[in-house]
Amino acid sequence: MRADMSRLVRTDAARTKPGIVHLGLGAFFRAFGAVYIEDAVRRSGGDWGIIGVSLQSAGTRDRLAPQDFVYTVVTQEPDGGETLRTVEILDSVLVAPEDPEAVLRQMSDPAIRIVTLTVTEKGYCHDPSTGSLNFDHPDIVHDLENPLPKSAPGFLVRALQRRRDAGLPPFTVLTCDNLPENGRLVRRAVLDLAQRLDPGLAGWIGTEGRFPATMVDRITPATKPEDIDRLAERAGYRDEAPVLCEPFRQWVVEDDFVEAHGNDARPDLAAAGVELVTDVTPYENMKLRMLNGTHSSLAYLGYLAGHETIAETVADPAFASFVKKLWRDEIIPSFAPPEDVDIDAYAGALFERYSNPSIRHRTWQIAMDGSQKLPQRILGTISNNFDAGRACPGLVLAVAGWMRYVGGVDERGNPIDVKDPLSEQLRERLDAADTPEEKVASLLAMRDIFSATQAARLADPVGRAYASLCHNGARKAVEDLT
Ligand code: CS2
Repeated sequence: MRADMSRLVRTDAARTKPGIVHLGLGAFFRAFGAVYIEDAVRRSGGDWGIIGVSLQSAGTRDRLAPQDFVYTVVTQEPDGGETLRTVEILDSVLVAPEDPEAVLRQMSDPAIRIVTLTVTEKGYCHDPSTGSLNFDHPDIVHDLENPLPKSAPGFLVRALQRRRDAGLPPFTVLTCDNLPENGRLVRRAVLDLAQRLDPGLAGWIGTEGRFPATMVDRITPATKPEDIDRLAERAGYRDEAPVLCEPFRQWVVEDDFVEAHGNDARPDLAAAGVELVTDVTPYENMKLRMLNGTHSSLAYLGYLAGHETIAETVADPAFASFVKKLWRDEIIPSFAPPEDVDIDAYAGALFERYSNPSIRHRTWQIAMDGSQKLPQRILGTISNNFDAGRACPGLVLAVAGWMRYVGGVDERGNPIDVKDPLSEQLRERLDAADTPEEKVASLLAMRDIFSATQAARLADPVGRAYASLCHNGARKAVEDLT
């Protein structure tokens, strides 16, 4: 760092007054929701500043606080060009474990009308195969016994309780995580928890609360130290917390916000390019299956084949044919796309997005938390194919790839740093089984990931695919398929 290099500074002295609390302040929301909300405020005004909350660590707050919570969004073009934009809509950041009371105070402030969330799949503390709240989750056990919560559902419920007690309307809960029917899922988690704590509260939330579903899309690779240095060179200021992303973005939101807030129920999202619809489900299905389903497939198999990023993976002709085959033969036939979308063009555009060489999106990053991602990204698609009597060898190979990956040793015998809330259990099961068939059977028996029907139908095909990965390696297995 050059000693004379200036820090990033806020230009908006008045700063937008807060109207939103955001739970789970990662790079994705800063490159996505915050940008849309800032655009909406620029075009149509409104007090929609954002108070960010980190539910785990203080890192983001510590990097942002010295620059007054202003940061740069770096959009990376395929030709290597970069567009810089500074975002000032973030008002401040709280770190929940340091001061959960401060978080609840903010969430129950009358000025707050929306709580947005990007807490990742595992942050809802639900059982991925059924969608109901997991009452054995340690954070939920904690939140049932303590008024100062740890989990996202816990913060939502306790803050809504304070608002009801104070005679205030609830806030709208706007989830921005890649989960099917994400609005319904978070509503269920909140109601399940509230029901145990205070059934009257559950009734009030059930009637007054609003949980619109959303489809969110922007590829946002993790920021690396060299990105920070490169930006400093280019911009002439030092930003310790920039976020990188692709040019593409799409946000589809169900227009169902808490009515009691009247005209102040939400920012003018349409002015910022958000698509407001009555039913997000077809968009969500399309995005989760077409994008996230192939992302995860490429991540496990690409990683095993030695590819570091998605762009590198799809630059390998075997994987390029593989992903196109997945879309054409296994994913597109499995669901009904939104009426206004040309699904082949959508697949073509996805391939272009994956191929953007400026986006260094690591296969390892996407491979994280597979136990929480597989059901909605891949397993539902496989079930629909099986129901229709269609084989889907590519997606089956992806499931087998995940099983190889969570075994923790790559094809060259090197350890894999497996990040997953169930990583220990997965590893133990694999280590305890002797043969490839037993390993596959032992993972398929995990009912929080696979339903009994899925497990029964997958045993043979995944067993064969797993054996082929062990014998031939991922690249050859992928090539053989296409
Ligand atoms: C990715 C997503 O990390 C992952 O699992 O599949 O974050 C993906 O980049 C976004 O959903 C794109 O919108």
